[in-house]
Amino acid sequence: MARTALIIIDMQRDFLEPGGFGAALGNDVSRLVAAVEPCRAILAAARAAGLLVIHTREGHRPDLADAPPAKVLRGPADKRIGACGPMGRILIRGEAGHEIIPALAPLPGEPVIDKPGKGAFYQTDLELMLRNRGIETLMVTGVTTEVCVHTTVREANDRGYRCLVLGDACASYFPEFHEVGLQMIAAQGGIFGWVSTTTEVLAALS
Ligand code: TIU
Repeated sequence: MARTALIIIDMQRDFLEPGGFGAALGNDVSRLVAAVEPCRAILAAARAAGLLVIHTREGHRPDLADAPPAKVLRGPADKRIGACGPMGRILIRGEAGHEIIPALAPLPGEPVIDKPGKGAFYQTDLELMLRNRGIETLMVTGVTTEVCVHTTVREANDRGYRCLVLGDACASYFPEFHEVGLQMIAAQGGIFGWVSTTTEVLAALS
């Protein structure tokens, strides 16, 4: 367990709360709320077991210098990254919507990775941090299953990390994508990793 870390992907107000970026795009954010309690439970257990806990947030600098135009220039102008939404500028660091939801707020000392992409390894110091701590296995939770969770697991797999995805602690705006996303991870003998449940992992940690 000393070589295992919990990584909680993008449980941000912009994705989970009404009035955020996810909702502005027309998504049913209530689907993501299902992952909050499982994330809270595994977070508490990981802290109690002394595991390294890492939080990630997707977002950009206020001047958008780290936001590729191809990512920004999508959809209507009032719903783009950097536009003003009800919880501040959409996906901009420092804005209310960019914060992690209060139920899963990081504790002092828990690394928060601010990432400009979908994957948590791209243009971040995550890999260096994991290597310095001797981490070999990642327990992965968060949102959304087929976007930032999947991208991070694929990046981690190529870098040699074992990934255990806690299916009930992940969620998607699209239930079918969630289901098939989990199947894609575990297919072919674990092509990208393995899939478990919070209940099973809590039992193993206790
Ligand atoms: N964190 C994450 O998954 N970012 C997204 O943009 N996800 C969507 O599903 N849109």
